[in-house]
Amino acid sequence: MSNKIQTLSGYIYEYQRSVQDPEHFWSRVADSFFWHKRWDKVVEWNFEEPRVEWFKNAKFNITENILERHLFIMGDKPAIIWEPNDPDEPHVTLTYQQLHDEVCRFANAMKAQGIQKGDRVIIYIPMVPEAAIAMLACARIGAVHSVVFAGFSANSLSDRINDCQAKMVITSDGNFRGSKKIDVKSVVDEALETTSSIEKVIVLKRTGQEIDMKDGRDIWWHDVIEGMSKVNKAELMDAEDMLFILYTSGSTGKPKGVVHTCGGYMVYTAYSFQNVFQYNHGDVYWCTADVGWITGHSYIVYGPLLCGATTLMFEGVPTFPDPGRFWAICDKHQVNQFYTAPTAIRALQAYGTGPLEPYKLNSLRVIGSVGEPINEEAWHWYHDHVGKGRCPIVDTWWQTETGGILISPIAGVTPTKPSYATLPMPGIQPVILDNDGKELTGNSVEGNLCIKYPWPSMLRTTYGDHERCRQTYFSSFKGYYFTGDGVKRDEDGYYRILGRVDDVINVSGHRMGTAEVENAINEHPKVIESAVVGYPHDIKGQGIYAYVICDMEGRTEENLKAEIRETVNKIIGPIAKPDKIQIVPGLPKTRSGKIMRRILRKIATGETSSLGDTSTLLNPEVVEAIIEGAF
Ligand code: 6R9
Repeated sequence: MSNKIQTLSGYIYEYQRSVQDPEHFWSRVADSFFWHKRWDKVVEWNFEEPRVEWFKNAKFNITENILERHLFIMGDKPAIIWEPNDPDEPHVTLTYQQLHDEVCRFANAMKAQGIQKGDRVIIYIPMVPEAAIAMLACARIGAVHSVVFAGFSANSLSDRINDCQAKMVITSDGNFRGSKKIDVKSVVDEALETTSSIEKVIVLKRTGQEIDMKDGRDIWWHDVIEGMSKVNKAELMDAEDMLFILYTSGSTGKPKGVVHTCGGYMVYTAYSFQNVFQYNHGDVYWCTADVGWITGHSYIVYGPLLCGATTLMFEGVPTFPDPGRFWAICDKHQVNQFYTAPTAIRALQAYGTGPLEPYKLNSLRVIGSVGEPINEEAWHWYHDHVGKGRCPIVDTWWQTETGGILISPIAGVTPTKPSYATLPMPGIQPVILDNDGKELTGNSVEGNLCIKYPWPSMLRTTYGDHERCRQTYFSSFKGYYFTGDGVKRDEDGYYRILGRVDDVINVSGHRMGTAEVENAINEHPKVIESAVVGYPHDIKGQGIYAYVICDMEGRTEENLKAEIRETVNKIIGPIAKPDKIQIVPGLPKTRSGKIMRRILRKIATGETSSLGDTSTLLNPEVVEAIIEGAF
């Protein structure tokens, strides 16, 4: 692709052009892809309904742009390098040609199992190359994939299957994660007890553990591809056809199916990948995210592969077999761009610099951060000890809903500032609004982060519930997309993300709705009511603090807390387990019955001297009791 920004003045020029004439700007970027038929109109939109359409009536297939487009000159180039959990197990490299063949074989296999364009397919699989193969095979035949993080519980999985009425699940027998072997297939079996739409389950053999295979429903991956052709004619897709659904937490309990479409997502993920990370031909790029999150979709699979990059996938965890594993992998594969989350950086920082010492890390050129605000201390540690003071940090701000990175330095081009996401990407028009919706212009302002013009990879709807999409993102501030984040624009016009302003907690970069966790806690038969807030946590960024009203009969406090944690583990998964549980006599409520989370947040952070006005409470006395119990 030839849309690479290389200088600061080049960035400024591109940015200005993108704002002055977005249609011309994006059509020029889109021209570097392979389309069977060009679009009639670059963008049509209004944020009231909302309706957003990019490259309408263009016909193409995203996998032809990943596979066929690169085969001619780069067929032998590694597309995916897979590093297994156990460092003694050999790594696997798939060239673009091999990836093409595997995707086509699996696409043919899915078709043979009855999957057609538009069908929804759940991918519940660990970090193995087959995860990417399955995603691309769906895209190849026009099926809509929905990847569910393989750490989620049976209950979360069945909710997602039911919401999108999926026809197929692609999974594995188990998963290696650090020193543990984790059941995967048995979770699927349990989930399928409460769903009725799934016709077939394809199971990859990874751990070789004993599992049940249900006759007529479950088929092994290796059996299903047996004899399948490596030739597959890609389904012709409209730019606005659905590519995938990815579920994410919002401020209500029910997970939202964020919908992304084929054309705009392709153009934006490739454009942002190439520019933010300054990928050069021959580089090895590594993003440590899981494919179950948007970061894995856009910046392990689609963005890099659309650019013909070599993308590394890692099955394991940063601390296995020791806390030097990330650095061992960087040296082993001569990684040039490394992209991880602040929570991983802080966890490794806690081990000191000892684990880094055996490694050179001299191949690294760019290091990135995503998922949550990176605190200054972690930023400096990352910069000094991992980047050795010579690699620019790209602190990339974006969301499941934005599909790609919206605010970030362009590596080596944008001067960085610790804990600042810096400046918007070309095509992105951020604005800061106060709580009354008034735009705060100029610098040195702080408020709600909104975007005032569409960009190609933005969400189109929430699956099966367009009104929810409107309500959540387009109703708080009329005419704008509301991100749910607070932001500051400093005296240099640089953006610093301050965190969520809604009821979403960011635990280790994983979004969790407070209502989602509360609903899970409330499932425990002894729980009467609960309220959940986030509080600062040294490693996770935010921890989960749960205030719970319980019927204590026949239980000790310790037993009850352990049971509540287990309930949440079962309903959502281990990432949602509360870090702290406080049994309380009541919850502070307004006269209209709303829980005053503001007060609970202050108590959780120990800021009890600045609780603010409690006079509007129905039950101010309960606040005292909670404070006493907290310490
Ligand atoms: C990509 C991803 C989105 C929320 C987002 C914000 C937080 C992400 C950030 C960041 C500060 C960054 N967030 N990147 N906060 N600096 N560089 O993480 O998507 O899982 O949907 O989370 O994460 O609060 O609104 P998602």
